[in-house]
Amino acid sequence: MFDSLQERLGSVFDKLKRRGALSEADVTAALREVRVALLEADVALPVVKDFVEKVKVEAVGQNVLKSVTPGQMVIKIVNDQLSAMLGADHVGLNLQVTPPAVIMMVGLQGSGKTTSTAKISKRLTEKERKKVLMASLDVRRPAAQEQLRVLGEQIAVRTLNIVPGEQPVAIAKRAVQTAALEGFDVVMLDTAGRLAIDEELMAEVAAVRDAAKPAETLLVADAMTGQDAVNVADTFNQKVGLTGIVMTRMDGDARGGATLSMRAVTGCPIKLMGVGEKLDELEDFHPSRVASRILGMGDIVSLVEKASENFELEEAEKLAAKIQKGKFDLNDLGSQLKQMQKMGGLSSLMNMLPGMNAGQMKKLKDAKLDDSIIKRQLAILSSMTPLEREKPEVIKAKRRTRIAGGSGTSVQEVNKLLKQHQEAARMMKKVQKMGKKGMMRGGLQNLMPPGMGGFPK
Ligand SMILES: Nc1nc2c(ncn2[C@@H]2O[C@H](COP(=O)(O)OP(=O)(O)OP(=O)(O)O)[C@@H](O)[C@H]2O)c(=O)[nH]1
Ligand SMILES: [Mg+2]
Repeated sequence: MFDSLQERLGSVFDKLKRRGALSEADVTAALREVRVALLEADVALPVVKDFVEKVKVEAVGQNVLKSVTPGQMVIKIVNDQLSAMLGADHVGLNLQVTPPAVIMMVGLQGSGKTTSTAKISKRLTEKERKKVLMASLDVRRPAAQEQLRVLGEQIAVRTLNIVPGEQPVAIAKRAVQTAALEGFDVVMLDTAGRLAIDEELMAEVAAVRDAAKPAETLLVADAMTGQDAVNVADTFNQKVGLTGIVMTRMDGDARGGATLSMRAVTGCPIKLMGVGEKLDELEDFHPSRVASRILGMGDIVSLVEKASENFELEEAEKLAAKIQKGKFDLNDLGSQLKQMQKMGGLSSLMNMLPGMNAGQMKKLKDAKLDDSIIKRQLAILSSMTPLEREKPEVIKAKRRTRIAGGSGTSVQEVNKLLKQHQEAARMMKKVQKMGKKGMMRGGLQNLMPPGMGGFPK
């Protein structure tokens, strides 16, 4: 997410941080670089101007230059302004209407409407226990209705039966009627996309809106498409009225311009973001967390949330019990590594970790550090005997050579893993008194392979 912008801003801030005192000229120069970085990321010019101006005013107002850590202060101000630009607080879906609540999905062709329709439906069904009915109003693209039906089967969400030849407004009406009769809480309307905005499309969407009276009209926009996406959003908002935006393909290495300008230009909140093709790859859009990620400050809140979703309670309890006894052996390390693998591995966690500067990030990327490290470490662990895993202290030189051979790794890698385990065990003792969450956090940090840069402890 926002890789190149993150790198650019990171190097600007690394320079600032390294200096003790800052002159006004230093700050001005840094802001000039921030401005260029944002423009290169394809953020709309008026938005960039406004942003830089606000940061400047804040920096002067807060007496940054006289503070003890001026560099950090500037970064904090940029962070706050970035977050404000993205919308400050998270805005969720508003379904507080007499049911059924209708959610209409609109947007250009291929932006991810149908996928997002299924993702939102899955989430409302599973997390909020809503009864959801999905209907496809896409009568133009052959098989579009069939596509939604198949997705519905995958996620066990009902789709409105398909009546060949029926037109969008009629389908919308039938969907709402069916939902009202059969006690559905939510109706998802997936509309047809177009290559570019045209009057006919707008008229059709407006007619559906008038017939279905949606509680939410969500524009689905592809984060990879730059400023065009913002213009599209603006037009949709003026002609149809939007209540929110779903940014898709946030998993790609988009420059970020569309996402960053969206709120400022349209005034519409980004409510959700798609972070992959899979149907559970949908996240709430939290402006402050996204801002922190862009600035490489890490997104610990999301990380912990992700961890607690994936870290099975039973495993956590087993581990907690062991730690209570002051024990953390290599079996435990193995089970933590497996949990990490489940969470999407290192690459997906990377962006959320704080304390990495631009240089470290780049080095990691260049080194193509990927989840194969976890795989290799698990291979090392499985080449050990049960005794070795329980009592790592018995693993002397000879055994290390055997383990390296057995796992297809090197003695050096085995040594690293053992050292990592020692550090984790030491840390585990320290956090013994903290709650489960604290334990996990401490544990996770210690699981990072050695040489990946220091994480704050
Ligand atoms: N990587 C990634 N791919 C996505 C995401 N959302 C959707 N896609 C992919 O984008 C492609 C198009 O998605 P659709 O949901 O069919 O798009 P659409 O807007 O319904 O397209 P039309 O109905 O033809 O206008 C599919 O291959 C999806 O898997 C996302 O968040 N990340
Ligand atoms: Mg579609």
